[in-house]
Amino acid sequence: MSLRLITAGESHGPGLTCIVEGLPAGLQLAPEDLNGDMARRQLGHGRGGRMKIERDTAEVTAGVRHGRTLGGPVALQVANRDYANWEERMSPWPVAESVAEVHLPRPGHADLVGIWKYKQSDVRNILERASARETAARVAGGALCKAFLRAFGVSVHSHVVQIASVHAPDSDAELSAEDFAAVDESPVRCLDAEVSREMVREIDRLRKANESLGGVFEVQAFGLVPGLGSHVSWEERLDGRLAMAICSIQALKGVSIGDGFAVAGLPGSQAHDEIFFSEEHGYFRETNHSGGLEGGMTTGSPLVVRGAMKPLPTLTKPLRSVDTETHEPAQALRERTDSCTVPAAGVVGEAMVALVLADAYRRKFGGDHIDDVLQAVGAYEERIGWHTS
Ligand code: EPS
Repeated sequence: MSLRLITAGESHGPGLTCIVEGLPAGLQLAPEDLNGDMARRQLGHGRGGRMKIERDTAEVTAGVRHGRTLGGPVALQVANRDYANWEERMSPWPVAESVAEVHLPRPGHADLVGIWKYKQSDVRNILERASARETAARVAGGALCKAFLRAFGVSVHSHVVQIASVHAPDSDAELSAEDFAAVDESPVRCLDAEVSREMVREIDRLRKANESLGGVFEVQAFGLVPGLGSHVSWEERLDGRLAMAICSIQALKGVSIGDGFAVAGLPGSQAHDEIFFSEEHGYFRETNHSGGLEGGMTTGSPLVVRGAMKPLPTLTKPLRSVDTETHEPAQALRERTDSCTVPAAGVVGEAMVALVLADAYRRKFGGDHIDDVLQAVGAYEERIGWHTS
């Protein structure tokens, strides 16, 4: 039993589709479950003109009846409102007018390698699918995974910890789910009010200089049962599955778990989470250097995963490139673009982490109806004496 998410759609085509296969029957869903996250993904200081056009919502076209899943694939449709401005250029069928091709690949995008690999002369045939617009469909599907996880008391959150050179201070105190309650009120989804203001200033400063900005977001998941994932084979290790899910997000170049790269510099005695036991709490840890994963399995401590995003490769002052028809030096394609999407990428990160975790619950506990899954989780928690406080 596993969970699969597949998307289809081009950035300026008629719309996006997401299919999630493998959810149990009987899972309760409400439209707000989907559309809340869709709206959160559209926010963030540094977005461009496109977000003024779109009002993303997901329409359920299969797999749900009267607010409950049926056990079959769930299909979600997200319309591209901008398609109205692209109908000729992106028509699925031939059009009478001639449509100009794009021959100016952007460094850092899929453009150049994509036209070689897929035998295309028009870069648009690559960039439309490579665009991060596709993440709207992932977030719709991720919201279903979050609803499934909520049935076990699991919640998934994110915040931005760096934009360009502005860092949020590293705090020794562990966060709890409640600490994320107001994170979307920050225009950059950062938990520190002063740093948020600094990040906004940095975006404005660099945007005026025709620059784009990258950064780092952190996803945390609370309420996980220990033992999701497995040490027994490399494909089952949850660290690897999470790393793939995070690095599959457009423009993501790095991922870290727990103390991440910093742990490499620590002496062994300071790098691990010592084990304690009390009658009241059962086994517990006082630290979480591991980010909630040991031996490729969840420990029951909060899961902590970071993703590092490169500055977006579409620049208002384009980089040097080559015209693929003439082979003459030329400036890369200049298109309407965002200057910073790290806040949105955090919401996408939540969706991808939720997908990996929901899949891990399906693999470990099976079950055709949500009640079967809840029963299996309860029996397992009882066997290992897991205290969910
Ligand atoms: C994107 C370019 C921009 C972004 C887009 C991703 O779109 P456009 O070319 O229409 O201005 O706004 O992101 C979204 C549309 C979205 O929903 O996140 C790119 O090239 O990756």
